[in-house]
Amino acid sequence: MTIMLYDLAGADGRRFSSNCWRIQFALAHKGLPYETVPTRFTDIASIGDGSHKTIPVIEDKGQHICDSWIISNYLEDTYPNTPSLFGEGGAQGPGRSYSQFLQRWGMRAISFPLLNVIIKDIYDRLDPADQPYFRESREARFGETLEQMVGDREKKVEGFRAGLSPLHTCLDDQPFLSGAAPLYPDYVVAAALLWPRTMTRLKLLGGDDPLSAWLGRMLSLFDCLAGKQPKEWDGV
Ligand SMILES: N[C@@H](CCC(=O)N[C@@H](CS)C(=O)NCC(=O)O)C(=O)O
Repeated sequence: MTIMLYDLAGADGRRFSSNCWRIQFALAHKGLPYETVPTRFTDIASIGDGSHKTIPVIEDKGQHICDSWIISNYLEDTYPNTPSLFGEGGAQGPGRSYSQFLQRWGMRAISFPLLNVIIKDIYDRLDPADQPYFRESREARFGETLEQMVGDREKKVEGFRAGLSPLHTCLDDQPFLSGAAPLYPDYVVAAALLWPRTMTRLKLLGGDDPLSAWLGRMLSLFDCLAGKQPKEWDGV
């Protein structure tokens, strides 16, 4: 049966959520048939019984499952005969906690710092129906206007790039963060970088950055699943 993925969509339907991209990669990695449902922030309340506050949400076997980490574990447990996201031992092996560590690290080292750089670009590329909600909710949460949040962003980008050095050293020695082939940790980091690639013209990776070559490999996976998406960056 086809799994439905409620996937955050901006103006022109572009899919930009790193939380949702993790799940698209996970579904493709497992070779599970799925369809995405383009979903705006203001549509989330109409999913299923209306109890979900965030996406991704998947609908499978008559149930709705929310939260990217819970969904990934659900897919791993429910479809054990498909390629594992976590490597040897699947959800019972050591790769599971390594993957969770990478997901948490990715939030703090990549996604949180990036928010202060690209939040206004995100706003600009949202469906007009979502813009008032996004501005009001984020300004209330952070206590600043979107414009104030992105102040001095060139300097913030320098700090952000420096924070990526653990990834560089890893990719000096191997093609993927997980070794010879990609696993969940690669999907977490790629998803985090697809977010700015889809939503801002500010180029965050240099052309000679080893991460650019790796991102190119990630974009070509699964018949260019992510590579075919609309983007704002030149090159990768
Ligand atoms: N921990 C959650 C976070 C999901 C999340 O924050 N999703 C955002 C979109 S990327 C969302 O749905 N936000 C709803 C809102 O701000 O109203 C996960 O990993 O799935």
